[in-house]
Amino acid sequence: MSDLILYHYALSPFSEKIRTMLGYAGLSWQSVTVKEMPPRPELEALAGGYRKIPVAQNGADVFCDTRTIATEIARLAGKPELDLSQQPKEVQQFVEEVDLEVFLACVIFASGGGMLAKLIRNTSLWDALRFLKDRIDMGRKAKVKAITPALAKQRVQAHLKRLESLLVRDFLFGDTPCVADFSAYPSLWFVAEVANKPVLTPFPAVQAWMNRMRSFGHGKVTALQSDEALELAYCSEPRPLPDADAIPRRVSVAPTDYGRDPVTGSLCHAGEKCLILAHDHRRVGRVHLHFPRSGFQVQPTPPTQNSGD
Ligand SMILES: N[C@@H](CCC(=O)N[C@@H](CS)C(=O)NCC(=O)O)C(=O)O
Repeated sequence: MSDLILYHYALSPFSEKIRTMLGYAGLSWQSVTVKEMPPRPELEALAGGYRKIPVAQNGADVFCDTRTIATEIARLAGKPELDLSQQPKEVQQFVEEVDLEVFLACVIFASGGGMLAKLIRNTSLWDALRFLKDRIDMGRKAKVKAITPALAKQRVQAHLKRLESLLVRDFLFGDTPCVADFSAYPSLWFVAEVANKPVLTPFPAVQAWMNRMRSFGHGKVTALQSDEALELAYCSEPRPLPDADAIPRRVSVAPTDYGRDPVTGSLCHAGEKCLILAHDHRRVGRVHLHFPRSGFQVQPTPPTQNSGD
């Protein structure tokens, strides 16, 4: 069993990206199910209030954003094709686009009465209403441009056409999958399988590729209670830093697009590809939060006396 713990929820496309990668990588992992919206007390303790999902934990190292989670899976499974930084520019640009513009278009296109009914079945009427309010508030504070449902539909159609022409081989960039496939799959999974929109019919190559992606499954999963997961962090030490001599400084780190809630801590590594923030909380002790370098903003913050909770 790998020591990887994933904090996620069933209907989340970015969680499905990582679950499918774990299936492909053949890793066994532990699953902590979290709520569809904050408050998420377990993640406030572990990840200092980073609000996006999923988050992964390996001992006292915590991976925020699917790009750092994928790098960790690539390392654990010996599969460099899952590490975005090891891919050609063409793949990196593709992933950047599908992880933001295409994802948002798919979510807007998939939203509607059917999705709401599914959410109510999966949660409750009260939680579904709280979810809607949460996402409206998140949209208002976002730095990405909102698009209309009509434009979202056009973007999804254009994306499907592009994939159909890319798929001359079994996977998007060759005979074997890479991080691009795992990035493109979940938004379409959300549209076609979660929201049941019959968009794939005119695209046989995309349908066959979706079947290949689905067949990776989710790997071997064991459920874990959040208290046990936090205890595992508490009993572990973060792994050694890439540059042990760096002088940490107090900062806040936040995504630049949406869900921009800042996390404060001591920045102990700022490399070309990733940022590592030391974060302390009485329930987890000291953990190291790993963020990708791009798409995150770092701001100096005054030191505080009490950073324990
Ligand atoms: N860039 C992030 C995007 C993650 C993301 O947007 N996740 C969605 C769920 S699929 C989210 O966090 N929505 C708000 C929430 O669940 O609170 C990543 O790659 O992890």
